Amino acid sequence: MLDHHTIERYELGWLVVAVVMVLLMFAGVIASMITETVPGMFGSPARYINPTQLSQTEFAAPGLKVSPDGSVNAYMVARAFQFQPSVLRVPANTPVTLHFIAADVIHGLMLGQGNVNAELIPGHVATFTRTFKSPGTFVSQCNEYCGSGHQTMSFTLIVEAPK
Ligand SMILES: [Cu+2]
Repeated sequence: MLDHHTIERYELGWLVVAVVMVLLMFAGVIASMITETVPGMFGSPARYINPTQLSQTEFAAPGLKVSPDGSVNAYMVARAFQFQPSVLRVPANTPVTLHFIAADVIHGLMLGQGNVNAELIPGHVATFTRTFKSPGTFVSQCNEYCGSGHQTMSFTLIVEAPK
């Protein structure tokens, strides 16, 4: 039989182990929040636009924009229950920077091509730069329940081979 004092020492020892584990987990969570080790979860860099004022931004006319310097940007607006534009054509083997924003409620987006997965929070711009290698047609569905028409909310990505 163990005496009282020995048992108390064991209890104290295990209590210290548990407290150290909790502190390590806490430090890990804080460290991952600071370093954003969850890659591209909210896109980067973080940018906020008042969703009622999209008409004064590049999101006023969503779609693909090719700049004079050759850089390709795509602006997509998610609103109940559609993505604008509903069909996005991008060139293959060219870096494309995709900018997504939700105009009303939280929507979600997953693009299997390019490993893009974003929660679209109203006003928060989610930005991803991807190079789509294989031409094809890919349908992307809103993956965060947003209301009665959620299941019809999708858009089509068409990756076009260079002509
Ligand atoms: Cu939605």
